[in-house]
Amino acid sequence: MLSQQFQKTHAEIAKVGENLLLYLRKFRQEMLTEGDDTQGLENVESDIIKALKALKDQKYEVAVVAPMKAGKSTFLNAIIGADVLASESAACTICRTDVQHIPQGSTPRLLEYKQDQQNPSVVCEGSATEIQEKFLERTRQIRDSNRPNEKIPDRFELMHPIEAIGSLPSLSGFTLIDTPGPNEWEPAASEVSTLKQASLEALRTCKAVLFILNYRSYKDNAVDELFASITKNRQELLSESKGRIYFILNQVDLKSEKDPEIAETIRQLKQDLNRFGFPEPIVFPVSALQGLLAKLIQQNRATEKQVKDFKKFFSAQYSEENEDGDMVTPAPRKIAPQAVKDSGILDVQEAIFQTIVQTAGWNLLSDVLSQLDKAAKSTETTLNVQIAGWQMKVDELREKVDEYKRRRTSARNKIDAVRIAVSDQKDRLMEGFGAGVDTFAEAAKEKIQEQIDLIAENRSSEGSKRLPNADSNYSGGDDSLWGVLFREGTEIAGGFLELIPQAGKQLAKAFRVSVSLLDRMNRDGLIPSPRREDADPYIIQYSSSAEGYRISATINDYCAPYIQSWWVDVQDRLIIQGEKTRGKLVAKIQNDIQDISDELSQYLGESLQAKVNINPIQFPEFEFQGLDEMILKQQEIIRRATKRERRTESRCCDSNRVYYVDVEVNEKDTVFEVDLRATAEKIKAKIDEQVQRNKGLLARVVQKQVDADFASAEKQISEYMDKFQIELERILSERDRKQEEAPIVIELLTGYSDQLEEHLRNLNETRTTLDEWKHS
Ligand SMILES: Nc1nc2c(ncn2[C@@H]2O[C@H](COP(=O)(O)OP(=O)(O)O)[C@@H](O)[C@H]2O)c(=O)[nH]1
Ligand SMILES: [Mg+2]
Repeated sequence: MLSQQFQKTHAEIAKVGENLLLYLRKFRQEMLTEGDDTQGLENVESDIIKALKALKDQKYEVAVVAPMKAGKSTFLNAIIGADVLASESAACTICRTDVQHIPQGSTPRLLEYKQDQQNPSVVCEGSATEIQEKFLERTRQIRDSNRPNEKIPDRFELMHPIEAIGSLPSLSGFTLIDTPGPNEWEPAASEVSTLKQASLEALRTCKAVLFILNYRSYKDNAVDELFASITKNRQELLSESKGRIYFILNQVDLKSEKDPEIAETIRQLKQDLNRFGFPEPIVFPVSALQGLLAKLIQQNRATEKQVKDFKKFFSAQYSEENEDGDMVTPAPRKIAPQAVKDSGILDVQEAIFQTIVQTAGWNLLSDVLSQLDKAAKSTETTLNVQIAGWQMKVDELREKVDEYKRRRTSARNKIDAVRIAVSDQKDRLMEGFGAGVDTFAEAAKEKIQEQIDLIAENRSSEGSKRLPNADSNYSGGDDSLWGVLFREGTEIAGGFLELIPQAGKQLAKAFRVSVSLLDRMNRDGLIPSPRREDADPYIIQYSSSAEGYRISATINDYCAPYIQSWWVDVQDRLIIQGEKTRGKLVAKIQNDIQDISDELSQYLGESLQAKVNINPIQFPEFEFQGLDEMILKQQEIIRRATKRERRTESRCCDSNRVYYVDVEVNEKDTVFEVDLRATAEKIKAKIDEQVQRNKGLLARVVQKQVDADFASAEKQISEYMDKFQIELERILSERDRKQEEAPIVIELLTGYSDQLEEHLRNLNETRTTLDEWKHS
């Protein structure tokens, strides 16, 4: 229902905007023939065009995450309404895949965005079936290559009509994001971090996030681990986002007689989710397979096999007894509409649309409307000032123009003062960021040292070589570290610093300790001598390369996932913190520049005895791309630049090597030694290096954004100020030339002023509708 309302208001705003644009163009055209170049209105026109474009282009990204095999592809297909994503074990999602809606009837396309390449390549163009085949083929190709990690694209983009959007053109920017799930070639240890990273990123950047759970195994450890790791220390965020997180309990058709009722299962699941820290979790029972098959049958696009499957699995529930007492099952196409409803898919769709429309959708309409209103009011002011300029005595006007010039210069100085104040405040906030991230780094380093100490202790106690179990610590369930950091650290000097999204894959390797010498020895089959009992426990001596390798591997297996998980948490907090900082700075810019602008408006209004509207300094959401996006772009620039540099350095051709830490293995009288202290120092140095690099990265990104925000405010006030000066001076010179035309000009302007009234009224009415709807 709400989405229909959205559709209506969306269309209304587009119409009001277009009419305003037509009016403005006509006015400018006419003034042009009068010899006025209407320079000041050119910007107003381009602002309207920008707002209308945003209204059309807005993206609504909805992420779908599955902590385990849960029928994610089938679910996505059911929403899309086509069998386009392959459902088979070999076809796991290897990288983010955006399913972007295109109008019904357009040819679907699959694009691949490769690392280091700006433009995507077309993998396939054609029917859903053809795309499914080619997609599967390409996935296998990447997965089966020798070094799959290097071939993984940044993302795929599938452009395909999404059935449910067909009737809602205002939501044509709807995009489903298929996030990578656990897969076979990555070591189990990094899976939680990959999922965790994808989930946190989705929570930061998407309008809604759907977690798909499997009815048969939603109590799986993988689910617990993921939920534990993303909810830890994020209570505030989770309660802010509770309306846009959904849990889909899929495959409920698999419930058997002896299973508890679905309602009971859901009650239990909600309790569990609540314990994890999801406040008032929203759960939908769904049968994605039933939904998909029924939708296909309804559209007459099901294959024979699909119809057969539908009959086999889902038809029986719709059979009825006839007068002879036989059970009669109606034909699939007869029961398909009911089966679609019963599948739960429509309820999920409706809920997602409601959420989108009420939050991001409403904000967009409101922002666009504000921009249009600003444009109309600005035009109204221009007309009023011109009329006043023509009516006033020439000498008086000349005086006012001189005074206005002085005021404008003083306003310029005030703007410069704001610029400096904003920059100071930004520096203070960034210092706080820096201190915050250093605290994180110290804690992580301490943790590494602790583990190294533990190894040493183990080695010194009666030859016991039991090493700490890597798995017990990495899964984000590491209370001691996060407890300390986030209970004490949440508000260090106003905030934290930043980090790298999407670095998960590299990070697993980032802290891997290279054992190149050990490798070589291993291959060479060197026979090691026994370990000396009196040795320093931090010096691991071994005579067998296999033993040495095992020790190094243990260090790696502990450090890599631990640091990876740590990093993902840090970056999440820092990006959120970065956006909050940006928000504070924007508020300051807006407030201070608005004051300067209002002072001028007031002066002009009083001195010209005309109605001069204030010029609202605005930062519409649609102009802010988000720090995640900016960081990605910045990284891409860095990646290109370093790649160019490296071409000359042949040993660096393998980009992962830049992260490797070389563990020194010293050969001493036929005994080989690894110094744990030195190894720990090297790992710590890597943490420091990583932190430093990323501090710089976020600092640059925040700087860029704040510069852009300030520039936007400055542009808004400058255009406003300049416009009057130009107008008034022009009127002065025209009156010197053709004073006798004054009545004609005034009449013309008054006519346009009257016409504008109607546009302003329409804008007002639309605002009322929009506000009422928000509160309904
Ligand atoms: N019975 C039943 N099977 C389903 C449902 N959804 C998916 N499946 C089956 O579960 C298997 C895995 O589904 P798929 O979508 O590939 O899962 P993914 O790996 O999470 O993408 C396939 O054989 C699907 O047909 C459902 O709602 N009910
Ligand atoms: Mg799948």
